[in-house]
Amino acid sequence: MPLHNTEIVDIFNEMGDLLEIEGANAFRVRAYRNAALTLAALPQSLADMVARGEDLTELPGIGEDLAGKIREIVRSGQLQALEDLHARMPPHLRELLRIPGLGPKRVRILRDDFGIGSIPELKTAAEKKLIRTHAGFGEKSEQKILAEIARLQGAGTRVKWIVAEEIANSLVKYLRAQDGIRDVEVAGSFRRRKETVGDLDILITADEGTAVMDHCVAFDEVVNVLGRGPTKCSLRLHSGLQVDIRLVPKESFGAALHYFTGSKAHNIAVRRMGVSRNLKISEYGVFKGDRQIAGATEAEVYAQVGLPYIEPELREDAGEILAAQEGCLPRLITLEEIRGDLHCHTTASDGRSTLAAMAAAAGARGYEYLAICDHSRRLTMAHGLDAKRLREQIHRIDRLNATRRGVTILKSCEVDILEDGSLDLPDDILRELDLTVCSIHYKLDLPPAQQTARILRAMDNPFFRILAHPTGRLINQRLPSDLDMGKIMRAAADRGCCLEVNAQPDRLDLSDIHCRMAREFGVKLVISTDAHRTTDLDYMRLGVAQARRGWLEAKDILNTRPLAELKKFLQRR
Ligand code: DGT
Ligand code: CA
Ligand code: CA
Ligand code: ZN
Repeated sequence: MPLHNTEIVDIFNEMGDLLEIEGANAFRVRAYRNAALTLAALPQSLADMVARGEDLTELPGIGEDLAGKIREIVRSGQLQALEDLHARMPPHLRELLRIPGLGPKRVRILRDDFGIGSIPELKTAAEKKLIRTHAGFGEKSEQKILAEIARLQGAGTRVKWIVAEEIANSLVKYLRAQDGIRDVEVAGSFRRRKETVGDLDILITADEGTAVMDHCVAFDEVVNVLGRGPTKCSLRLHSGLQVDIRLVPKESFGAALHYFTGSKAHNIAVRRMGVSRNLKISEYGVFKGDRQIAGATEAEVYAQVGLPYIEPELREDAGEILAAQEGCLPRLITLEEIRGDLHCHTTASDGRSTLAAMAAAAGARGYEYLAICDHSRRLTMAHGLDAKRLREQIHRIDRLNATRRGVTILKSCEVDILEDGSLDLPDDILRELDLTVCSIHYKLDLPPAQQTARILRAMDNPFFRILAHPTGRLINQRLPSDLDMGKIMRAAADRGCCLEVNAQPDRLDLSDIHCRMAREFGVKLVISTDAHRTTDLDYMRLGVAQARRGWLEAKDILNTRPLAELKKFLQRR
């Protein structure tokens, strides 16, 4: 069974967590975490690399030891070092780390002093008001623990889009390789590019007589066949994800693709338009009486109800049908329109690639510009830049720009917004930058009014340019800060500040709804990857998808502008 990179990433992350709970050497813990980050961003399959005997130590952060562990996982499907840890620790202890506010130290206290080894045990103890008796906790954190547990248990099991993508890709590739199978398309929320995906919905066309269902259930990642008929099946994959596959006739493919792409609300609205024209629209086609009059393509389906083609990202019944009727659908931004990335890191702070490597990688992607935004001091302390080191970085960039042709490197910094709303670096150094990317990395749970005021106050600084990952949410993991986004957007529009659509697969922050809202407020946005290594620059496609779900066009996004124009926009009004 081919192993996905994500499974190795999970094992390394778990190693990092368990070692940290055990109180292991911080360097060892970090080695696993960094390796997990590297591997998560790797475009090629580790299993393939191992099979080809490639040298894994050439990957950043992977030494002999970790390379050996990767090979061990690929060969045996498990890691002995992790099994050893499991033997010493309660099997569900690590889940406690998913509760915001519980770090490894506190998890260790819970285990040592209360004998707690799982979320249910923690819940019981908190309900009995035992946790608050410990000097390290108190009543408020006990209540927070209970609230977070309630939230986690309601969260369900939707997977992040990028995780679904890796699984979908390998299944689609397998299906396309089978004799007689023609079209294979992933529909559903995956095609609409939702941030998370509940299950995969796949449509197939094939030549007469092809044993399509046999091929489907023979895919080697299938662990359970949940249902099977002559033209459809439901499978549970090794990863836990469910897949619904349907075989459809060629002449119905467009209608089926439309139906199974959804959303359900969009389908119902389109079908209702059909009814008013005496047409029946189903997954089999568009019918007038008993006669099929369309359905081979999606465009045909829309044309029958007098609509232009509507992009999947818009199909949420959130105004797209009216916009289509009035001929004012947005011309959604595309990846090709992006001219540069305005948020990335290098080895000068917590990045894994050097300045020169990042510049070269941006050049390889055809970019005109790349902003280097290593962290200010507050967040990473040891790694972060103070004014002196930032000035050295500025000089390095000046030298690089003087010698390199092609990409222009913009001088920037990811400046922490401190608790009182001041910025982490003095104005006289911020003045020397082309732009600043400002963000909150601690005290994420201030009361809403106070958190909003903190950001507004930061925007008062004349050197504030871009608010990075504005709400601080982490998908499936941390809720967005409860901000007054209307106030923030109005202030940003007034002051000529921009908001970022952060393309990290865990963040995708702003949300689609906030993207749309920004457009209404006339706030300019940037789509940035927040890359911490060269390969992260490819997250741009996720940010673009998020912006498309938010109805955004190239004109709404600053990093579609040529450099000269961008620079003009980066001037504050
Ligand atoms: P998910 O899987 O929860 O992330 O979201 P979807 O949108 O992929 O939903 P899913 O897998 O339940 O169904 C796939 C599509 O099939 C859905 O987007 C629209 C269509 N569909 C499912 N059930 C119905 C229904 O009862 N009526 C209509 N009109 N369409 C439906
Ligand atoms: Ca689905
Ligand atoms: Ca489904
Ligand atoms: Zn960053």
